[in-house]
Amino acid sequence: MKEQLEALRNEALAELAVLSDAKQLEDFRVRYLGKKGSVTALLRGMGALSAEERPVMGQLVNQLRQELESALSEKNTALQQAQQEAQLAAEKLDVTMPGKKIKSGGLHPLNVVLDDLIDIFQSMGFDVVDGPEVETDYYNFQALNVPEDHPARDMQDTFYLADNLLLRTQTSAAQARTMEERKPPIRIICPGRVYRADEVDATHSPVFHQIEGLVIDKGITMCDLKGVLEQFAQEIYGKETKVRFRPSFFPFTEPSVEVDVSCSECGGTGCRVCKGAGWIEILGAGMVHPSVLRMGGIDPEEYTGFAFGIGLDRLTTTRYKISDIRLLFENDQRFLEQFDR
Ligand code: 2NL
Repeated sequence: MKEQLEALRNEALAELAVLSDAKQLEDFRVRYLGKKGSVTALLRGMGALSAEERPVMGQLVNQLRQELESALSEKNTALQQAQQEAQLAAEKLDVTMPGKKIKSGGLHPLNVVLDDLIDIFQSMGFDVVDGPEVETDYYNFQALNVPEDHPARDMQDTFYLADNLLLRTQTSAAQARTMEERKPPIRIICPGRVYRADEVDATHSPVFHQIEGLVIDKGITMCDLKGVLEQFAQEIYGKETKVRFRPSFFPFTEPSVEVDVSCSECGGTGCRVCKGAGWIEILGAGMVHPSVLRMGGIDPEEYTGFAFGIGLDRLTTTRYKISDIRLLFENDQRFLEQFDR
């Protein structure tokens, strides 16, 4: 029986040495040390031994049992350690490796400038309003006092979609709607796309962008217009910028003005940028025509207002020294990437 025991020990230890996972270890435990295991079977077989032999053998079997149990437990610990080491090695992160740059989009230059303008006007209490790009003849022309025979109404200048439906030629259409919807005081800006059937060249595109402003309240005068535009010009071009009004004409304002700012390049002495004039035209404006107020449901005897229209595209091309307006609409990545921020 001693030889049997010795053979079992050798077999078990040899087997244990090559086991490689937790499931195999559990199988091993059941096979040798479980209720029906080989070591347990040895203990059972001791009934056949003499009274002198029994305690001696019992001790040997128990010794074997303890030996196998501690070998199993050691193996188990070793396996777990090996497994953890393998996992750590697999998950190792080299923090000294160079990072992979993630390509992210940026703002279109028009939106960079637009965001600046919105910030400036919002800080002066203006709301941002938008409206449909497909407009009716009424809101685009009639409500703005543009007469039937005005050249802007010609098919050559305006994209008509149907008899009374067109692509808006100015964002004033959205302002005409706002006059009907709100009561004064009104202080809004309307940025957006507008359309004209222009010949395309470096400074003309059939789709371009405007930001128009409208202020209506009791006692609004040309001084308010000048104050707001001066503040705007100084925030865009710098504190020392001056503003100058020249008489002009628009059907929807009376009086109407064209507004120049002192050239930010030369400070007004004349240079290449301002073509020697010292001034650069940036927008058109005026006091809202009484007929326009009346059509918007506002009594011109009680209220007055001013309005202005800024061309966003030209503001953007001059700020970034972009030579051709068409670049703003082609979405060439090589162009757009230069404005990522
Ligand atoms: C320009 C001129 C202008 C307006 C737009 C306006 C709007 C309403 C009433 C009266 Cl609802 N006027 N808008 C007024 C004057 C000039 O735009 O040259 N824009 C680029």
